[in-house]
Amino acid sequence: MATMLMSSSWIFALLPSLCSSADHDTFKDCSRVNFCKTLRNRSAQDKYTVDETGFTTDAPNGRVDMPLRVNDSSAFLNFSIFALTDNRFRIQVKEINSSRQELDHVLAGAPPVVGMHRFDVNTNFISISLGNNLFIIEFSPFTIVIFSNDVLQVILDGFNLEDSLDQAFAFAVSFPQALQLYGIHEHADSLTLQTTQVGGTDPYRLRNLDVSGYELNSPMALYGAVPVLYGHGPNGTAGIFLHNAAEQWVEITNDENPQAYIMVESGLLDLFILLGPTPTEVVRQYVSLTGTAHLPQLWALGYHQSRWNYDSQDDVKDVVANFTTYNFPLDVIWLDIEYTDGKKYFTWDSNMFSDPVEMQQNISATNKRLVTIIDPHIKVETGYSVYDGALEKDLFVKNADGSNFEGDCWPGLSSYMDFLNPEARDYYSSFYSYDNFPSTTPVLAGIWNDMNEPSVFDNSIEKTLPGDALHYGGVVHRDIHNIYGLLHTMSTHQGLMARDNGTKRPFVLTRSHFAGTQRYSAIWTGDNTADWGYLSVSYSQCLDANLLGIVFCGADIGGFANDPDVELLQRWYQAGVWLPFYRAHSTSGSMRREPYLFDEEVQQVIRNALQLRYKHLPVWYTLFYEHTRNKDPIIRPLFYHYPQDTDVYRISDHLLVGRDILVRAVAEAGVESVQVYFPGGAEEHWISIDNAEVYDGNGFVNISVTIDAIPVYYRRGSVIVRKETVRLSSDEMANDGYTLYVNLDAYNKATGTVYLDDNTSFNYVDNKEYNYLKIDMEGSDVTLTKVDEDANSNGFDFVIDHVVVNKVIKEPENGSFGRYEQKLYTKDTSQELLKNLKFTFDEPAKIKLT
Ligand code: MIG
Repeated sequence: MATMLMSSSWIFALLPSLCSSADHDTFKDCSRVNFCKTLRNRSAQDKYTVDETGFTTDAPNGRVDMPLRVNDSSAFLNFSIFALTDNRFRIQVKEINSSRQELDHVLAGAPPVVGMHRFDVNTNFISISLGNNLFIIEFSPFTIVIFSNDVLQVILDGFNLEDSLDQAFAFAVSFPQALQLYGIHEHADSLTLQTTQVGGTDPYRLRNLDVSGYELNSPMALYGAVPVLYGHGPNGTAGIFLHNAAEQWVEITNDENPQAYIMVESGLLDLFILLGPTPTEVVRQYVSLTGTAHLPQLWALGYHQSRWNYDSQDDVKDVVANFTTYNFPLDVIWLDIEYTDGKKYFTWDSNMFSDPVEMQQNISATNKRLVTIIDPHIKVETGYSVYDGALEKDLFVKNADGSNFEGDCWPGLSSYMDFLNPEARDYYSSFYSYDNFPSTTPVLAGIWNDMNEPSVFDNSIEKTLPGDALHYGGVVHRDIHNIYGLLHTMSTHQGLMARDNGTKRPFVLTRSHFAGTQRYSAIWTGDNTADWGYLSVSYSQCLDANLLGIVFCGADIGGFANDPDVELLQRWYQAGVWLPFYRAHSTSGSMRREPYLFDEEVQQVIRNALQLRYKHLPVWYTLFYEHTRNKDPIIRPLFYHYPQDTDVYRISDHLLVGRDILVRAVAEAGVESVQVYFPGGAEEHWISIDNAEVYDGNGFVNISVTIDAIPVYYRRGSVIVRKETVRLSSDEMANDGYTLYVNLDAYNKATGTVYLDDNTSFNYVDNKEYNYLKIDMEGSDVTLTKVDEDANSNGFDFVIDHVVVNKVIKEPENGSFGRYEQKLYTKDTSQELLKNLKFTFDEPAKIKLT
């Protein structure tokens, strides 16, 4: 009897930590959110008519306005349309005397308007032609249809601005050419959006919330919201961006006309329409509205080691020392909340971290860096200077009655900085200075902003600020909820800029995010779980973020909650190599899992993964630079480069790093082979980086795997630039030369790019101080050409130590793979050319391989 009692109580004690499941009592479904429930059941209505007599047109300056009414009532809405550059339109619908909150801080600048020179008014509709696009507004019912190149691409209808629901509104968008819909980050779901319907799956929700133990294949809201939706099919890609930061729910229908019905709690209906017509163009059209990420410092692309928590300065030093002893590269060690004095941010726990300066010196002695967490809630405590100052200057979010909001969080009772207030952003940012954040040095190289949905420990308000809380200027929280985290990171970014006098590119990692977050911060996917499905979904989540402009994305390697088995941990390290942000992290109470703690064979697998990451640092750095120029994602789903191939539309466990590296995560336990999809048709070839095999782009092939590696391929015709000698941090590799992996195509040609600069500053923007080269191989000649003639590349010599030429010697055919042969040219074996090669030239430089 006694034994039975004991064992059952054990089970109960263990249950909460063993299962990961979101709290459905706290986090509401649509039926418990009044505006969602009402609008969803009403579904798309066509109730408005354009009042043709009331136009005001300023078509040459890109704007047309028209009143909308219901039946014969007098007009009460105004519809505006703006024609923008690059195949884009913007529409706004609002009450004639609108009191709706217009969103600020999200767009990177004023969207450029173009004149509408072909604008025709007909009896039942008006039409606007712009380039190859024809934009038609039908009067009754009010509907918008858009053709691109004579193909119907987008239909907008079902507009419904509800008086009875305060400011709630809804509308529908369909993409008649699309086969799949993508976007509306962030959900732990497949890359393609799934059908939702009354009685079935809830609509996808966009409301930034702290959902610990989040579930897979779920439309529940997570930490971030990016209200961008793309419809893609073989006949084109189009998209929308709803510039609105209130709560949203999105019903998805996947029939012949894939459709989204978007329900919004408040704020302005301010919608950008992006007409592609390719995935590359639609992404660029969106990203030029909200901006690009600046280059990260090089170290941020290395490996990061985190845990909740490294408990003391000795613990930190010990972990760093073990990375060295066991020969694992590492760039950054992270400190979670326990380093602070009682969760008062910008302070240190004086017992466990009695000498933070010495600890930072120790970290930097082996060329590594530190990142610490700083959350947005401020402990209510007189004498805590951050609190006192904010109280005095009146910088906290308020209750509806005007008193300061106070809620429970890590420190106990807390108030929340009102980051909408520019003075609050300035004030908070000033605490990052070396003077105000005691015992910090430049070794504290970046900041982690967590809990910024914001999280409040009160289940009755879905663990966040109540909708009627008040911000600067009398703005109600509900109207801007989803940008709270964005504003937090703006302030942090500003603080790091000021701290280093603008000489260093800030590194910020944030959990809550919105459209435009890429300008300030990297993201990670929050509290995932040590389970295979979460390894898999990390590819979907970060691919989605990349399509929506937030390129610097990663997931906790190994899973945050629970303990991974060693197979899962190894597979996660291998998959994580190919996501832009590469950090291991784990929850408090989980088993320690630093890589040196495992058996030698396991260590070797993880070491190989880390080394593979460091060998490709030049690839990552070049792609991040190219993102600043062309707005392209760093990692890409297959359909991005193979938009015609309908078989790839739903694949999300593969990704392309740039254009030229194909990766297939192994997210299945105990497998000896996996299905790899090779895209591109018979002309495209994929060269294995682990053996001599070459595949043509004819679809799925069963590929054997061992625990040693996951399938990775270089595209034939590419030049991949690597650093072959891996050292213990990116700093230590900074002066090493490069190795070219030349993957000759059928005509003995290959091409690639490489980018070099000081790895740290904004001189690449301010003074064009960089070396950006195009590399062309033809026969045995390698030609290097400076892309921007006026760039100053002094000091950024491109030094080639080795050239590895991969040449196909047996073409793949009849469904069987081919083979390639590898030839290595080194400084020692290969004459004049490779001896001391430095390319800073103004003339294209040539080298001949013999
Ligand atoms: O509610 O700071 O997602 O990475 O370790 C937990 C402690 C608060 C949540 C973050 C997680 C971090 C943890 N934080």
